[in-house]
Amino acid sequence: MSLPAPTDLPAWKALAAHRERIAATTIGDLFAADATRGERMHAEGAGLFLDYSKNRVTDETLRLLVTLARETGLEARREAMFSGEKINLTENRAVLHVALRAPEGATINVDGENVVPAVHAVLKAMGAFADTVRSGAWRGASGKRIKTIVNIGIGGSDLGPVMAYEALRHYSDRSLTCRFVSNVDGTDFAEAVVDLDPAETLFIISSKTFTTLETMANAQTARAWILAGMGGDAAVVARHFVAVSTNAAKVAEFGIDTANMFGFWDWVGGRYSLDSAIGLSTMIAIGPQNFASLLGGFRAMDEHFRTAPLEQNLPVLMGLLAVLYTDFFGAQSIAVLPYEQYLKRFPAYLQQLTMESNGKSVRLDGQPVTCSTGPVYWGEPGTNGQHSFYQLIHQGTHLIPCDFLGFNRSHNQLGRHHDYLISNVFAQAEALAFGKSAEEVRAEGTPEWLVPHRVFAGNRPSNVIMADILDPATLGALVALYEHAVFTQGAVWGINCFDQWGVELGKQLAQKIICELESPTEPKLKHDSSTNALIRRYRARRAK
Ligand code: G6Q
Repeated sequence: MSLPAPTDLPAWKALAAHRERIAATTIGDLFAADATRGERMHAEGAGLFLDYSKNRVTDETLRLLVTLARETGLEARREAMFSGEKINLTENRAVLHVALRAPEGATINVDGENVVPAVHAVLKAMGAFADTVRSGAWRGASGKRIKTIVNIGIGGSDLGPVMAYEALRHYSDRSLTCRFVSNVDGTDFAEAVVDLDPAETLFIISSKTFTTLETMANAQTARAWILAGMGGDAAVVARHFVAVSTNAAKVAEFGIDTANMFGFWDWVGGRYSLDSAIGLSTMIAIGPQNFASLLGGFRAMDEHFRTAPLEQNLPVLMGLLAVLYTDFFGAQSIAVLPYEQYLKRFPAYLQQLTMESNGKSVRLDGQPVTCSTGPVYWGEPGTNGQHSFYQLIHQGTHLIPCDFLGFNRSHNQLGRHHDYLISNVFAQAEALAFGKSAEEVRAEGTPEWLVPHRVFAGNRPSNVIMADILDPATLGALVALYEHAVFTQGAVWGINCFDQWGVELGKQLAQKIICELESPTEPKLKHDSSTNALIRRYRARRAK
C-alpha cells in the first residue's frame, strides 16, 4: 500500500499558510474580536462538555483542520475500525475495543464471526464471579472470606485497572481492597503483601499472553507466597488464583483452573483493554452493575465519535487540536490536569494510551513520517501541580497546551472545598490564555526592575472539559474520549496506533543480559564497552 504523506495534502499546506497569517493573533485578540466566542466554541457528547474557545484557532483554522481530517481519510478509517477490519496491519489484527462495550444483540464480525456474543458471555462469567467474591460465597482454601484482591499484570494489564480502581473508589465495596503489582522489582510484590493474610487473599493474574516476564515472575512469587502461607499443598492455588488471559494452555500450566480464567481476544490491544476481562478487579470492587454503567459511558462516547459531525465531535476536535499544536506550533507535550483527586492515576494511564499508540516515526506504508507525531502526555491532579510545574507552563519557553478536567459536583462535598477547587480550573485557564501585561503589573505598584519577572505573556492554549460528577459512566466516556482522540491523531498522521514494536528490543536484550548476570562463570561479553563494564561491575558488587 502507499499513502499520501499528510504534509503533501492541500489542507496541510493551507494550514501551514494559515498558521503564518494568524501568527501574530493572540487568544486575547480572538476574544476581543468576538464577544460570543466563549459561548460558541464548545461541544458536548456522552455527558462531557468541552470548551475549546481558549485555543489559538479561528473558525478558519477549525475548518482547515476538519478538511485535513477528511483528506487523510479519518471517516473511512473510523468505519474500518468499527466494522472489524484488520486495521492493525503490522500485526494483521482487527482493533475492536469498541466491541467490548457493544450492546448485546449488536453484530461485529471478525473473520466472518460475530464477536459480540462472546464478549457478553465473558461479561456474564465475570459478573457471576465478582458476585461470589463480593458476597463472600467464594472462600479461600481454609474457608476464610476474601478481603484483598491483588491484580498482577503490567502495562495495559495494570494501568487501566489501577486507574479505574482509584477513579471509582467512591463506588467500591470498602470491605474489599484491591492492590496492584506490576514491577519486576521485588519491592512491589513485597510491599503489596506485607500486611496481608494469604488465607484472605485472591490473586488475579492478568496477562493477555501469559508470557510477560514481569507478570510471570510476580505470579510465581505469589504462588510461592500462598503455598508458604497455606501449608504447601498445590491444591490451594485454585482457590487463591484466577487468570485473565487469551492463553488457556499457559494458564492451566500455572495451575489455575481454566474454569476460573476470563478470556479476551487478540483484537483487544493491551492499552485498550480496561473494559475487557482485564477490568475484573474493577468489577469486583464496584460490582457488575456499576461496571455495566462504565461500559455504557464508553459506548455513549463511541456513538458520539461515530455519528457526531466532525465539527462538533469531541474526540475529533481534541485530536485535531493536538495535531495543530504538534505540527504547526512546535509543541512537544500536552499536559492533562484533572481537578479530581480520584483521577490521580489518569495522567499515568494516558501516558501509555497516547504515547505507546502514537510514538511512531513510520507511516502505515512503511515510509518515514514527514511531520512530528505523538506528543508527550503528562500531568498531575490539580491543585497540586499548580504548586510545582505550572510555573513553566505559565512563564517558561515551551508551549504546553493543557487539558483541564473538572466536575460540577464532588463525591466529598466538604465545606467550600469544591468551589475552591473549581475556581482554580477556571483561573488557570484564564491566566494561561490572557496572562498579565506589563501595564497591569505596573499599575499594581510593582517596581520597574521587577516588572518583567511578573509579566505573564498569556496566549497559552487550553481545553476545559467538564462533567457533572465522576461516576462510572463518566469515566467510561472520558477514557473513550482520549482513545478516539488518539485514533484521530493517528489517522491524520497515517500511522498505526495499535502496535508497539518499540518495546520489543529492550525486552530481547534483557533476556540475554539476565543469563550473563546469572552465569556462574565469567560470561564472554559482546556488548558495547559501556554495557560490558556495567555488567562486570554489577556482577562484582551485587549482594550474594
Ligand atoms: C499495551 C501493550 C503492553 C502490554 C503489556 C502486558 O498495549 O501491549 O503494555 O499490555 O506488555 O502484556 P500481557 O498482558 O501480555 O502480559
